[in-house]
Amino acid sequence: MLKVGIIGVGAMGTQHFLRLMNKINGATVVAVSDINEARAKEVIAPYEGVRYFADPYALINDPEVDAIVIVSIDSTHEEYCLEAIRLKKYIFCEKPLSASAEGAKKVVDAEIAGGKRLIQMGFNRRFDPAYEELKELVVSGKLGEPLVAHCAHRNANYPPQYDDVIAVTGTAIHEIDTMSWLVGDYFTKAQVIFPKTTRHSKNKNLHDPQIVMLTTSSGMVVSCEIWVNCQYAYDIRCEVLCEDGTATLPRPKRVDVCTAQTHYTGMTTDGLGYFAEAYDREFQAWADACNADTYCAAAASAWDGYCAAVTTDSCLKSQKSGAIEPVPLTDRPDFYKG
Ligand code: ISE
Repeated sequence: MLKVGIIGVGAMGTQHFLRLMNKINGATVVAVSDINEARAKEVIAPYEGVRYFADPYALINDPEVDAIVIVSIDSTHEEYCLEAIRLKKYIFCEKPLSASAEGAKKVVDAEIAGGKRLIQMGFNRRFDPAYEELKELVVSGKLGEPLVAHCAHRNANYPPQYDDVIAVTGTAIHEIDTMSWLVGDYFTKAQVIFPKTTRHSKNKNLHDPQIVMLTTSSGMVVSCEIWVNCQYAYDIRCEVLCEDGTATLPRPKRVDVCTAQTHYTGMTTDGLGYFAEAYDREFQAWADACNADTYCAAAASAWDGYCAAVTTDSCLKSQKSGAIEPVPLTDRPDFYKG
C-alpha cells in the first residue's frame, strides 16, 4: 500500500485527498500539510490515522510517507520537488513544475542527476478518454498529417486575483501540454494576441479572452483561445485539421432535452467534475507505477513540465512585446524517452 503525503488541500487538493482515500486502489493518504491548519484538519477529520504537518518539509521527510502529492500554490512546486528528489521519493506534481523555465530546469537536472524518474506531472487530459481517442486518430495517420489545431479553454468565471500571468501559467498551460502530447511535437514559436476584453474581467491586469498562437517544430500551428470569464459554463474544445479531414474532440455525454419548442444539452461550470474520470485514471496509474517502483510512461514527465514552462515563459514575453517569441526547446533527452 503506497503511503501518500499531500501538500495543499484547497479545492483541488481536497479532491485528490478524497480520491486517494476512496477510489484509488493500492494507495492511502497518511499525512497532509496546508498553510490553513483549520481547513486541513477539517478535511482529514473523518479519516483515522492521517497526520497534519504544519511544515511541508517535515511531511516530505517523514519516514512513513512513501510518495508526495504537490497541490500547493504554484510558486512552491519547485522547492518541494527538489526536496522529494533528494530523498528519492515519488512525486505527483500539479502543474506548473515551477513558476519559471529556469526553475523547471533545476528540477529536471536534479532528477537526471539522481538517475531515477520520480516525477509525474498532473496534466490530467492525457488520461481523458475523449482526448485519448482524438490522439489515437491523429497519430494513426488515417487523416494525413495534422496541419492546424484550434483549441478553446473556457472557464465560467474567475475571482479578481486571476490575471494575465495565471491565464498562461494556470490555464493555457493545459492546452500547451495537451497539444504537444497529442501531436508528438514541441513548440518553437509563441505569440499571445489580446482581442477586445469582456466587461466581466474583474482585474485590470487580465485581458480576457486571449489567443495563444503556437508553432510546432514541424510547422503545425495551434491556436488556443483562453477565456476565463465566459459566464456560460466550463467548455473545452479542440479541432485538428489534417490533410485528409478534421478530427474534433467529442463533447461530454449529457442528457439531450426537448422542451417548449427548444432543444438543448446541459453543461457544467465545474472543471474538476468535467475531468473527474481523467483524474481518477491518472491517480490510479500513478499509484500502480509507484507500487511497481517505476514511472508511468503514459503520464507527463518532469521533462514535459519543463517544456510547458519554457513555452509559457515565451507566452508571457509575448504578452508584453506583442511579438512572436521563440520557444527555446530542444529534443527530448534519452532519460525521458519511453
Ligand atoms: C486551473 O488551474 C485548472 O487547472 C483548470 O483545469 C483550468 O480550467 C483553469 O483555467 C485553471 O485556472
